[in-house]
Amino acid sequence: MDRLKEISEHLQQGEDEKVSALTKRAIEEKIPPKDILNRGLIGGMNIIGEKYKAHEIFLPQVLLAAKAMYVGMDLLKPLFIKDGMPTMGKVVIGSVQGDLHDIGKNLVGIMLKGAGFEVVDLGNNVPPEKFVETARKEDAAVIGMSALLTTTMLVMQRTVDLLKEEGLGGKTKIIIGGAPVSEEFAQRIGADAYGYDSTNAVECVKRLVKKT
Ligand code: B1M
Repeated sequence: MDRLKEISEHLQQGEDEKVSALTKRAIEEKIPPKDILNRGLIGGMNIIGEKYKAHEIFLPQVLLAAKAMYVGMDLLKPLFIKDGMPTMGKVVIGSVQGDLHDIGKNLVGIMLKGAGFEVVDLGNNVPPEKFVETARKEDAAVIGMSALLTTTMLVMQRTVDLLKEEGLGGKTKIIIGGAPVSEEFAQRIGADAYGYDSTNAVECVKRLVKKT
C-alpha cells in the first residue's frame, strides 16, 4: 500500500505506535515532509473529521487519532525547523478562549518557527487579555489566533477590539485562522489577515511583518 495512505489509515485507527513507525520509515524513504504531513497525517485527520460529523465515530476515537497525529508531527517538527536562522520577528499564537482544539494552531507554530520567526505559544483557551498583555510584554509584531468552534470565533473580535483599546492597534498585527473563520470574517472584525492553512499563515505573517 502507498506509504502515505498507510499513515492516514493507521492515524484513523488511532494507532500511534504504527503511525510513529511509518512516519519514520517515510522520512527514511525521503518522502518530502510536506507530503507526509499533508497527505498522510492531515489527510487522515480530515477523514476523521468527516466521520465524526456523520456520527460514524465518537469523541474517544477522535482523541486517539489526535494523539497519533501529534506523534507524527513531533517526528516531522525538526525537519521543518532550521536551526540558527536569524529571527524574522516575534509572533504570539494561541487557540482562543473556550477552544481546546490546538492541532492546527501547533502546525502554524511549527511552520512559523521553520520560517525563522520566534514563536510564543500561549496554548489553548487563551483569553483576549492574555494575548494583548503578552504581545505588549514580548513586543510582538503579530498575534495569531486560532478557532475551530463557531462559538469561539467571537472571542477573536474581542481581542482585536482590546488590542485597539490598549493602543497597540497599528503596531501589533493580527492574523486569524481555523475551519469556521474566513477572509470575510477577518475583514469584518478588523483583523489584518486570514490564513487558510499553515503554509498560507506563514506567507501572511511575512507580509504583515514587512508592513510594521
Ligand atoms: Co472537535 N470539533 N470538538 N475535537 N474537532 C470540530 C472542530 C468539529 C468541526 C467536528 C464536527 O462536528 N464536524 C466541531 C465544531 C462544530 C462547530 O463549531 N461548527 C467540533 C466540536 C463540536 C467539538 C466539541 C464541542 C465536541 C463535544 O465535546 N461535544 C469539543 C469542544 C472542545 C472545546 O474546544 N471546548 C471538541 C473536542 C475535540 C477533541 C478534544 C476531541 C479534539 C481536539 C484535540 C486537539 O486539538 N488537541 C477534536 C478534533 C480533533 C476535531 C476535528 C475532528 C479535527 C480538528 C483538527 O485538528 N484538524 C474537527 C473536525 C474538522 O475540523 N474537520 C473538530 C486538523 C488540523 C490540522 O486542521 O485545526 O482546521 P485545523 O487547522 C488548519 C487550518 O484551519 C488552519 O491551518 C491548519 C493547517 O492547515 N489554521 C490556521 C488553524 N489555525 C490557524 C491559525 C492561523 C492560520 C491558519 O493563523 C493564526
